[in-house]
Amino acid sequence: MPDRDAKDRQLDGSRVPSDKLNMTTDQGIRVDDTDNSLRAGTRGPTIMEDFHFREKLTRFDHERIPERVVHARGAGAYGVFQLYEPLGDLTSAAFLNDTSTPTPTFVRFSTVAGSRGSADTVRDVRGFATKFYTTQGNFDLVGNNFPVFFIQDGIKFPDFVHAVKPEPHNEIPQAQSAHDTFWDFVQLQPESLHMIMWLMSDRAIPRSYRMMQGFGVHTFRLVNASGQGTFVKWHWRPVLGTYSLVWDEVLRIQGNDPDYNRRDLWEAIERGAYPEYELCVQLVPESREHDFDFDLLDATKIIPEELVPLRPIGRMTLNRNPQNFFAETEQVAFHTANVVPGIDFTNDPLLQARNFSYLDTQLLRLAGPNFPQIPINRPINEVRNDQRDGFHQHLIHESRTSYAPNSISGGCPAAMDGYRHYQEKVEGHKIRMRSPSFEDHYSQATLFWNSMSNWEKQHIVAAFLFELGHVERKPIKEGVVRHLGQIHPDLATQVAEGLGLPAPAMAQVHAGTSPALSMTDQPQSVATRKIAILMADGTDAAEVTALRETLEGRGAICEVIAPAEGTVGGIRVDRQLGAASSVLYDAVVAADGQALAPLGRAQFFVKEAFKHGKAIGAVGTGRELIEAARLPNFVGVVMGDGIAEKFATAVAGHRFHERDVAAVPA
Ligand code: HDD
Repeated sequence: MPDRDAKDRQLDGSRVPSDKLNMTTDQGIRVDDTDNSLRAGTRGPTIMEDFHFREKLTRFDHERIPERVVHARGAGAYGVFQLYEPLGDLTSAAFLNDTSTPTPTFVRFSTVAGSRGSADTVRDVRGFATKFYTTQGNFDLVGNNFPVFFIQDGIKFPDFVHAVKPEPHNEIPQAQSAHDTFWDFVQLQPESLHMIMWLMSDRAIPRSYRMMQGFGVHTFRLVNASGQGTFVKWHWRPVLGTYSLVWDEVLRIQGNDPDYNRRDLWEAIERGAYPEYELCVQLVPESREHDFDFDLLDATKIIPEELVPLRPIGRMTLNRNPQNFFAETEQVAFHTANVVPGIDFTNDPLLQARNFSYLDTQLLRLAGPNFPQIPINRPINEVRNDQRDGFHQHLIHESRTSYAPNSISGGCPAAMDGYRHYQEKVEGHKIRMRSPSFEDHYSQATLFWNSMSNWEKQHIVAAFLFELGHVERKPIKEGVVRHLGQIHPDLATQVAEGLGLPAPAMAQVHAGTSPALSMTDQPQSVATRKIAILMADGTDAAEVTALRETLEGRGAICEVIAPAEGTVGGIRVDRQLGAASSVLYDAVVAADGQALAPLGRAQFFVKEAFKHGKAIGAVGTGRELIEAARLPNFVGVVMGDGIAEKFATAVAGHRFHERDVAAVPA
């Protein structure tokens, strides 16, 4: 159990222990029977005076609150943020100057488009929202796992969300972008194209919340004690590296385990394999604001890391699961305008709109203005102001005054030494117009494409073909393909060909790459990787035990799968073959061939893992199962006794994307 931080201790006051007390009503009256309603005679009508019956049903009827209009499906965790070194030259924020006490955090990861009950592994952006409970109040970093966004101006947010959500006439499809209204929006709103490149890449199907980056997206501002500002972009970098699933696998995980990412986060924390992320900043002095060929205020643009390198400033460790999903993960309320002294906004029109929208939506979702009093939302420092009353007021304000200035309460609470807004000079005409510096919608989409490795490019093309293959209206497909012609001829030609459309007019493409955008070069480790070991009665247990020791010794999780539950060779079976699927594992070891080779399900298990690029191992008679699976090649297949080291290296590499799987029917 990690050390208890200030937020954890504060929550004690709200926790209801699961002790063995007797049942009461909400009014504290002891209940003597909760299984039979009060009735007139054993076969007679229910009697209204049964207050327990009425209260129980009423409370049940009112259990649901509106789900978030976007990011409805999420999973949360508590953590701590440890700063590496004081940043006083950049910001006066206390938590960015104090290396002695870690700052408590709560993170909520989410998908965007789907409803609360939708599957985790859909093609979508992932939310990465962090609440820092600092000594100066809450700072919320409400980010995503992509560094850019679909639109430049928040006034387009309702249009974008309406387009991606299920279509209004039949509420189909759920949690998918593969439909007409979404792509209609894209073809008419080319500012979305850079984000679309990210969405069509494997970044949109992360292997785990523990293995994805986070971005604040907008350019924010740090302000030091002398009032000097510096532009900042926030980045979270996962210590385990950034890894993704593959599309075919995703489709199968949705049925096998719709809670795949949520479960993965929960189980990792329960096991003590705490997810870690480094917080990095890209810093741009105000004097360099106009030095780039894009606008820092345009949220559809990145600052390539090659232009402005990332500076790591601290590390967040997620070390505690919530105790009650509704109370904590559902009721947490993030807001981009929750900033502390030393952190400020810029005039990014998307950010400005968000600064309105989040408070507004919480007022509805959490039923009134007192939601900051909900335990998960409370800052750890004292809250003192003249705001009063409203639905669900939980505090008893003793003061006889609720106005300022006052003399009766000695002028308290007094407004002093607080948050000071950055004194940016602004002037201009009131106009509804984008800056010309926001006009280029293609260059960074091209930069993204140029920076991908071959397999990443193939996956992007395949994603466009899947998505547009679900679009019914030909003019919409044509419209999208026309834009792709402005991004790169290779991309446009392949997508047009697959859709049976003529190649569009091609633009002169811009040169340039940003290697940091590719997922090819990641830290490699077997830690927390899930490995299926296929066994049966008669398997050589000694060989399996040796392999397991090496893998588990490095933090991997091995699960034994066999035709029946119980034990095989003295080893406990974790899952029966009929209830297991290769898509829930990172790698597979065939440890038996005699009983398993004739089984179609076992062959499929291996073949499917192969199709998805996973490392495959074989020990003992497992080779016979590999042969029965009739793999077209042996790239990433490690066979023979004593394979532990070689196999561990293969698993740590995540996937063999170079493996030719075109002919594998799985
Ligand atoms: Fe948003 C939720 C991230 C643009 C309006 N957003 C929400 C959440 C995340 C983001 C992570 C879920 C928070 C949670 O877990 O409770 N949103 C982003 C990012 C954006 C972005 C990174 C672009 C850079 N959002 C955006 C715009 C608007 C909104 C432009 C409106 C003008 N977002 C909302 C919202 C939500 C929300 C409607 C729904 C539930 C909530 O706020 O609490 O207000």
